[in-house]
Amino acid sequence: MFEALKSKISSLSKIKEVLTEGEISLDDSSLRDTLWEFQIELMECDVALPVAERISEVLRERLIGKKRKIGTSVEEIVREAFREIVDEIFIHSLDFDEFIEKTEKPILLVFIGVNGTGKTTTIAKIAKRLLDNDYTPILASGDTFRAGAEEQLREHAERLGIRVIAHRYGADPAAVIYDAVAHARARKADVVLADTSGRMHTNVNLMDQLRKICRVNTPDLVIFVDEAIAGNDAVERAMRFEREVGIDAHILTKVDADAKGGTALSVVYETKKPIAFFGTGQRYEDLKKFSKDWFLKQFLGE
Ligand SMILES: Nc1nc2c(ncn2[C@@H]2O[C@H](COP(=O)(O)OP(=O)(O)OP(=O)(O)O)[C@@H](O)[C@H]2O)c(=O)[nH]1
Ligand SMILES: [Mg+2]
Repeated sequence: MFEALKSKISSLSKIKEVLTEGEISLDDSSLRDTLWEFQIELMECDVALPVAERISEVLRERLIGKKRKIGTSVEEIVREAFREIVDEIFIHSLDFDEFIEKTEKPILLVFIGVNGTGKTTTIAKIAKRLLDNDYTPILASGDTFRAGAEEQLREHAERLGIRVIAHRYGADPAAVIYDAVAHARARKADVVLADTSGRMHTNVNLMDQLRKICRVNTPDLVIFVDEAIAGNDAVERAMRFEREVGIDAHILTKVDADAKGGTALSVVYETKKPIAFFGTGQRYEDLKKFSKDWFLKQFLGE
């Protein structure tokens, strides 16, 4: 996974090894060119400009600046710089399982995002994960807009053996979700997973509707679902949803579809909100809980 970024990172190690082996000193100008090229390569891997700049700054410090350790191989310096950056960015973290364990029940999780990013599929995956951990999830069919949305959710619920709360087509999603939470309270269910219809971040009315959902129901977490392959579009959309509705965490899906890796760094850097999970395929078990170590391993192969 994240092969593109991984190969860029290792190619930088090679460039610098040629430089040091040829005994060219790591003077400012040769380094500046190399780091500039690297920055462009990072951006080709969906790393947003400010993040690419920050990475290049940390590398520069480690290669010639105050953090330079004489005798350390260039490869190791590059790795250390990445570890530092990843630590810096993922200071915003969320342990989903711990959150579920410690939060008063019933817990309400609302899933939002643009069309087709994987919200409904991800809800089913999380429901399965909760069932496996002996919790009782129920689903709220808050996508009352797209034809077939409720059926899609019902199909998952039937497969998983859990309940769905739904109203008629076109109903107010805030009311559906309210109803689902009341139902969960009465039945002592643990977690309500609320689906919403996909919407463009530029659609004023539909963004209003999300604000209403949150105002009426005060979710424990608003989870923004987007694709790991969406690059800068994902960053822009995340910022917009964060500003207009408020989000608490990200889930990035379709990591298996040749995601380059940079989107994860960029969305967290820009929104300061953690990643809870990655979607890594279409099956229920294709849900990877985010961990910094796992993420680093994808790039550094450690
Ligand atoms: N390869 C891959 N496909 C995924 C992943 N997550 C979701 N999908 C697929 O993406 C497509 C859209 O998924 P949905 O869950 O319907 O997306 P949605 O966000 O609910 O879509 P709307 O309700 O129309 O906005 C489906 O074909 C899913 O199987 C993933 O992690 N990897
Ligand atoms: Mg959906």
